[in-house]
Amino acid sequence: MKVYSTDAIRNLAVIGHGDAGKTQLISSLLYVAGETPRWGKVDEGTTVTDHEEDSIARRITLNIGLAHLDHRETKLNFIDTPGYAAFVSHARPALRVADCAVAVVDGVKGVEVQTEKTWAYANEFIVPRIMVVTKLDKEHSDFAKALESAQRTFSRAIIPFTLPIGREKDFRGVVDVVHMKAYELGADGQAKEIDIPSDGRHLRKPTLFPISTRPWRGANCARCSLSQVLRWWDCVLYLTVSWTMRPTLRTMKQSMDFP
Ligand SMILES: Nc1nc2c(ncn2[C@@H]2O[C@H](COP(=O)(O)OP(=O)(O)OP(=O)(O)O)[C@@H](O)[C@H]2O)c(=O)[nH]1
Ligand SMILES: [Mg+2]
Repeated sequence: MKVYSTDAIRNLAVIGHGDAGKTQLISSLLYVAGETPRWGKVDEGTTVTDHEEDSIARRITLNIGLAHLDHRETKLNFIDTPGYAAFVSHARPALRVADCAVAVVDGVKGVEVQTEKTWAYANEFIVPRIMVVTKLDKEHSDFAKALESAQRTFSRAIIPFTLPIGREKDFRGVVDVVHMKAYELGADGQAKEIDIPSDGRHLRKPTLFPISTRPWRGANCARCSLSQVLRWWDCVLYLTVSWTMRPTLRTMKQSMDFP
């Protein structure tokens, strides 16, 4: 068995409202990372973290579940937590031992009651957070609305690292805001790099932070804002973010301590 030094281990608690997609997200990550030979699905009762009979039968997480994967010589331990009100308190001990929280937000419903509750637990233990918006392939999903609900509820400093390309049944890829690259899911299930689409009329809705979610323009705006927040997160300098202040990849990586 591979042995990891302590500094090459990260514990991530996956938190959020019930049905947001936490268990499915972990299962998908495990498959993409090559840790599982099959893509485990919640609906088929084949995920790694929902393994108890009751969980499988009800299709909800009742207790904490663990899974791990190797990413660039780092062991990522995922702690799956329940999101339903009756079991959500299990998320608290998970956050106590976590280095980071992955807050999962439903792309159709946005921030919900248990998202706020688990976010408050994460505040209690001062756990850094990353947010994942799921279900962007579903009818009535709206990334801009989900982002806005998170900014409105938690912090205006929530900036997208990736932006979706297409929506609902046409959702087909993402823009990596940091590297300014776009990826589309091919028919073979592999991501392939494409040009960042310039068309995004359906995502014109502005967010609280001055970020357009249109793929090309939005990616540039998000990149500027991200850089500003990382460097001067405690200032109100985001007001100075403008179209002309595009940071380079080097400055972005320096700001984020990226490998
Ligand atoms: N279409 C679509 N369905 C999704 C996606 N992510 C999750 N689902 C579905 O949403 C349902 C709930 O997913 P789960 O992963 O069990 O949600 P959860 O957050 O773990 O729920 P609890 O464990 O009860 O808190 C399942 O039927 C999943 O198949 C997604 O990105 N797209
Ligand atoms: Mg679950």
